[in-house]
Amino acid sequence: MKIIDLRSDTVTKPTAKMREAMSNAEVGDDVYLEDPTVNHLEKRAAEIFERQAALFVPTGSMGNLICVKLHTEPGQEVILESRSHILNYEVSSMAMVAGVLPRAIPTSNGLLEWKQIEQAIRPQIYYCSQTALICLENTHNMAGGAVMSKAQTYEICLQARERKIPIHLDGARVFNAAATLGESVADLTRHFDSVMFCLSKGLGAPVGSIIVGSREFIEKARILRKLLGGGMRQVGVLAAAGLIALEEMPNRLKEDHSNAKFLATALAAIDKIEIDPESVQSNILIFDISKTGLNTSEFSAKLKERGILANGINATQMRMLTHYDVDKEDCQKALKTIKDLVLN
Ligand code: TLP
Repeated sequence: MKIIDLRSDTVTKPTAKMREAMSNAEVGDDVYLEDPTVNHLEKRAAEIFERQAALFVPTGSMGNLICVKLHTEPGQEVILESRSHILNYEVSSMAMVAGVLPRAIPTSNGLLEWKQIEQAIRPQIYYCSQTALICLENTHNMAGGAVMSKAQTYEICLQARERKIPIHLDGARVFNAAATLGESVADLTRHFDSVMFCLSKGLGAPVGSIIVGSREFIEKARILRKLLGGGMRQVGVLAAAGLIALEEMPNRLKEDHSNAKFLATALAAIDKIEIDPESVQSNILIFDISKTGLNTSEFSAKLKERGILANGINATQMRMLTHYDVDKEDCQKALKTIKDLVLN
C-alpha cells in the first residue's frame, strides 16, 4: 500500500535530479567561504530576490531567529500575528535567545492589517518596552496557507518604514504566495528589511533555507549563524539540491494549489466536515471534524490505518498539505478514504 503523506510539504524527498546533482556537487569548506556550490546558490537567491546578498541556513527556524535577533535588543517587543510560526513553533527561541517579548495580534484570517499593527506599537515612554520589529508570514501556515496581497504587504512595509520599525518576512512558503498572486518573489518582498524562505518545503529540497537582505545585514547574519552552531563545511552537497529547488520547482507549485483546492471543494461537500474552499489559496487546508464525533488524534489514527497520513493542529481541526510527492490521483484516494471513514 502506497502511503499518502499529507502531514506537511516538508516530507518531500529529493527528486532524482536533486540526488544526481548532490552526488556530483563541487564542494569546499563553507566556513572559509570556499564552497562554490553554496556561493552559487547564495548568489542566485540574491539575484532572484533582487537583493545585495543571501545566506544559506540549515533551517527556517534558524533563519527566522537570526533575523529576529539582528533586528532587536533584549527587552524589546516584536509584533506578530497570534498563530505565527515564529511565536508558536520555534521553541520560544525569540524569547530564549533573542530575549524579546512577542506582542501577538489575533486575526480571523491570519492576515494582519496596518491599523491593527499601529495600535500595537508601544508608546515611546521610558517605562514601556519598545517595539523593535514587525514580522509577517506569507503564506500563513496555521491560517490555512492564507496569502497576503502585494498591496496589503506594501502598505504595512511602507508604514513600518515611516515609523522606522524594521520588518521581517517569514517567507517559508513565499514562492507559494507568489504563485497564487502571479507576482515575482522579488516584487512581493521588496520592502522587507529581511526575508527568510525555505528550500525544503514545497520546493522539495531535503534541507535548507535562505535569508536575503542587504550586504551588511547578511555579514552580521553569517556571524550569528556561526554563533548558533550553523557554520557548515562541505555543504555544497545540500546547496546543489537547493539550486534545483530554487530554479526549477517554483514553476510547478500551482499544481499543488490546484490539488489543495480540489480536496477542499470535495471535503466541503461532506456534511460532517467544515471547510470554506474559498479560503484555500495555496497548498494548505485546515478543516474542522467536530461533527464526526472523533477528535483529531482518533481521526489521524484511523486515516493512518488506511494509508493516509495527516495531523491535527488542535482537538477539532485537521491540517493537510499538498506537495510534489502527492498527485491528483493520491488526493482522490485520500478523499475516498476520508469519505468512507466519515460516512460509515
Ligand atoms: N513548518 C512546519 C512545522 O514546523 C509546523 C510545517 O510542517 O509546516 N516558518 C513557517 C511558516 C513554517 O511553516 C515552518 C515549518 C518554519 C518557519 C520553520 O522551518 P524549519 O522546519 O525548516 O525550521
